Amino acid sequence: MTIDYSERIPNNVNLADDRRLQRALEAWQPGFLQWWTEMGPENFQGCDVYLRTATSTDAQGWATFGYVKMPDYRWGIFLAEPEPDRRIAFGEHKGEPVWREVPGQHRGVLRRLIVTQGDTEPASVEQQRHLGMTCPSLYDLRNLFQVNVEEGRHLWAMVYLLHAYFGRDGREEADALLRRRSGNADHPRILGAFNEPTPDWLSYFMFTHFTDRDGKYQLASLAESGFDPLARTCRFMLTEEAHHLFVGESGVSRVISRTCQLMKEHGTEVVSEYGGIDLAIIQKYINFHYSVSLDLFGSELSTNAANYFSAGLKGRFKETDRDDDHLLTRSSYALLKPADGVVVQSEQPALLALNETLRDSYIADCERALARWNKIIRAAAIGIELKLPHRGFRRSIGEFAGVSLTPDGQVITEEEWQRRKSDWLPTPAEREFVASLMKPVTAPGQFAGWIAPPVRGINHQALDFEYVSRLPADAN
Ligand code: BYC
Repeated sequence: MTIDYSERIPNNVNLADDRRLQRALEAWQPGFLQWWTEMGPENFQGCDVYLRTATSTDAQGWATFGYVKMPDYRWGIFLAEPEPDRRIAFGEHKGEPVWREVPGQHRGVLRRLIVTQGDTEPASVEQQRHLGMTCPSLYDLRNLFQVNVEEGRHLWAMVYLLHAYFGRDGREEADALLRRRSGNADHPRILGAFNEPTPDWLSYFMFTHFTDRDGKYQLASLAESGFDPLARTCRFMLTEEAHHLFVGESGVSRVISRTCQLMKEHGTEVVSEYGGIDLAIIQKYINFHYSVSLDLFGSELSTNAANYFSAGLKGRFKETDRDDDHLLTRSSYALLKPADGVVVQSEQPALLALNETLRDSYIADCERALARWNKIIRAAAIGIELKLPHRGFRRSIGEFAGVSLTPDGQVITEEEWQRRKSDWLPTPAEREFVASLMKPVTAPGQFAGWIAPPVRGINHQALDFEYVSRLPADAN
């Protein structure tokens, strides 16, 4: 399905046929652009950025590349193709045709899910807005901006649903999405991780690896929804999301590669004096970002999650590939939780444990990526292994909240936690050190000394391609 770019809001939802909706969205558009100007990438709005723009929603060849000034990016509304005769795959309505309209009894819950999802998108742009000034290369700068404009488009995706299906309440929620601000004491973003700063590029790569990956799993669960417009929106968002995850995983890989190279060259684990980031610091950043991202899945036992599932609103990861009754009313789940100073297994109704089931899928994915990072270290014949901390480490939401655990899952006292936490999490001095490495590198083909160049460029371009041009004078 190709996208009509002659319209003010590019779309593949026949917006021109619904004048009321079109007018409502056109009235929201200036507020969005104002938000982008105020809260989008600082200092780079006048640059030409080599960006991809969606031109169709086919899985193959859906994007074109070209220089765009970010405020001129064509944010639009793109839904994946409808599946003929699609049926609800789980819960009480299993087997019924999917809904093309919001089922009245689930209106509030559905709106809330859409708002929570929508809120994360502008939040991440706000969190990353200062990073451009310290980019390690033009290649990375371009990738940052690609992620940012697409998060802006993901906001459009949710705002479209709010406007098209939730009447006045939806319009109010869409306005509120532009009013909240990441980290603002009075109007914070909804979920915890989206109020944390992203102060440096190592944090950014960790964020796009671990936190965007939560996005992948949440979007995949919503892509199973019985509310078909939500499912189709999320399916197309996942196509874009794949690049964001690539930016995160390959970014961390390149930092690790460079560190290993410096370790070999200088015969030491402490490469910080040679302008690299020690594996020990990378491990601490992993511990931090992984644990914050685990919290995003919500409590292990959640009646909200059970209700979303039974109502057919939010499924499991790859719901239709699963070989069970898709009702879960008689299944159980072996939940890990702290009790009397140890972590125990406890049988719980599977329906209540759906957040944990999704977290399991996420953890398995993170383990696979970690194995790829460790392969780089092994290939350099270095005997250090990076690890993911225990799922209960430094959690603020759910069964482990308020319980102190070591990264390998031993329950410890609060006192011991206070004494040892600097062994496991980045210290202010380490964060300062990482910040001190963040000097901009903007000559085409050049890369900062703490990160290896990527294996290849974007869209078959060379590494010394000018991915961003007309830089502001103070960025050189
Ligand atoms: N922080 O039953 P519970 C992405 C609240 S990322 C603060 O445990 P539930 C992206 C919860 O709202 C993906 N509050 O949780 C990534 C509830 O509040 P109420 C975003 C939290 O409802 C990078 C209470 O605690 N998408 O796309 O089962 C860049 C108890 O709730 C947190 C979604 O999240 C937290 N971490 O599940 C850009 C999908 N966790 O009712 C983008 C939509 C829980 O007491 N959201 N609470 O006021 C959902 O599916 C669910 O809302 C959650 C929570 C999975 C988040």
